[in-house]
Amino acid sequence: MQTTQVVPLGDRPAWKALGAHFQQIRDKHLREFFEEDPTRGERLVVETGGILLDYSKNRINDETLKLLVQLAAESGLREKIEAMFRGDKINITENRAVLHVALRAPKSESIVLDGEDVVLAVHTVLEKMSGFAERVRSGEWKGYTGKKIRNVVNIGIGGSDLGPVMAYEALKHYSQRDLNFRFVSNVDGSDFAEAVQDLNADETLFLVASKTFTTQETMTNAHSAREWALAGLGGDEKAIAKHFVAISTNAKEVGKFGIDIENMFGFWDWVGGRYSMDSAIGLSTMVAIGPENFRAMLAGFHEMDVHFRTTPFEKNLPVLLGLLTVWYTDFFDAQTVAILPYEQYLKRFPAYLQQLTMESNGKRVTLDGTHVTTETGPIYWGEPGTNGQHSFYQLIHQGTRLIPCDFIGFYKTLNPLGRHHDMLMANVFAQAEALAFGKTAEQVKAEGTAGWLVPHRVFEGNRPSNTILADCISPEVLGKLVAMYEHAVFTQGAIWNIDSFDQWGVELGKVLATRILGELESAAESGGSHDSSTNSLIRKYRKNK
Ligand code: G6Q
Repeated sequence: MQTTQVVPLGDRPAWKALGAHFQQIRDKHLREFFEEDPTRGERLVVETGGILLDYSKNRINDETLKLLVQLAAESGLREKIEAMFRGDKINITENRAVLHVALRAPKSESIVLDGEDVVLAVHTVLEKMSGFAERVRSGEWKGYTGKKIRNVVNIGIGGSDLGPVMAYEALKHYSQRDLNFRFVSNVDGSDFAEAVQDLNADETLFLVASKTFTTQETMTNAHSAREWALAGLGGDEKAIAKHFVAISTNAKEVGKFGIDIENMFGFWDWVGGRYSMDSAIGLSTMVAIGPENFRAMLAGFHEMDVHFRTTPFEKNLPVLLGLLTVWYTDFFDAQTVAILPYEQYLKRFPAYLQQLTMESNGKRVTLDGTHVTTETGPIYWGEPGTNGQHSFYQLIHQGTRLIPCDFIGFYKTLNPLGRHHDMLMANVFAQAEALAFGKTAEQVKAEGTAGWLVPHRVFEGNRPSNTILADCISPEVLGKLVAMYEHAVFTQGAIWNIDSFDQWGVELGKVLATRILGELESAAESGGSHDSSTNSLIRKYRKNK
């Protein structure tokens, strides 16, 4: 077990200093911060590879930043970053390396893990994926009856679904439009039924994406897909090879399913599910946008990796993002972070980040197994703007909770249409401004508002946000944005000294349902081996199903 030894969080000098410092500035208003330093909006900004982070509308001053950066150093962040990039087995509870950074390392680099150059292995799979993607895109890959493939259905769940769906939606503009893409994840049969209801089996290709190839939902959907395809193709088992490919680390199970190993795209146990959209799990993305665009996305990821690894913490975009989250979570008791992309193509980005952040840092023990002494991973949530403005923003503006927000906007749109983009971006800037500065009772009165109405129309302000800007949504920019959040999550995990790369809570869910399924399906009435509530619910279901 190789881990960086650090002193407990509460004993780190910077942590103690932050506690005292928090008492001094906890009530200070962003209005005052900006009045004291008119250059703040230009100073508290970092930019790398065209991604700009304006973090000036946060409840911090130079002292806060100094202490947060010191905390990162005292938490061994630098050493932990190196350990990850080197391939140390930092996922200690699964005894695994954490090398998603190798998935986007250029061919010229080499990372040796257990005697194997994993970068070489990555590029071998990328080549195989590219050849396959080209054949499907060009129409060279034919279905069993000789027809071109028109529909690509990705079957996967969790990390084998959320990244592919998010990336497909984000990069739809770059996709080959004569191919239809569908994503099936839920074991609820309606998901599969709706995904294929208007498709013909002879033009449909299934990508079965599962690291383990044993996940109940995915295997159930894959078997239903197999039956559906065989029914539509005359029942010849040989048809399977033309209509199913697998993305997995488990060749044995893939073979058992009947998929030709030639049509399997591999990855490795050092790629966590939620960190896998840039591995073979991204095959649907590559078929959609083409190998060249996929490589541009990988280059974007890599550029952010290099920035994270080499830039001093005070100028390091993911480190700053991560530290600010620790600041609000542990000192201001903020429970959530809102992700607010002002870009319709990023409509699945908040859902994607929910898994990345909450599965990674939803942990309550440190690496040495002792209970943490602070709150850890906050709840991430969000919706694209401006839609969210017409629903939940009310609570962010005038509710009782502190909700730090990440606004994500772009200088350019891929679909210029009259004044739409200026209007969209005016809303980003206006929301961040209103949240920070609010509207005082004096301002409300000066507008002629009746006295009794004034409290209702006052906005306290002092609600923090980051504004993240980039040129326009593109494969490269998407890679940078995802890597930025991956490394912000890493930074938080390093401060809390937790294992951000296991997911025992998810594993539990995989086991629990199996036992009850037997009771739901068996002919004999269950003896009632559960608590009275579960027993009674099972009885009700059996009676009414
Ligand atoms: C991700 C999680 C989880 C996983 C799914 C699917 O980090 O481990 O979301 O991706 O449970 O697992 P398989 O890819 O093995 O089917």
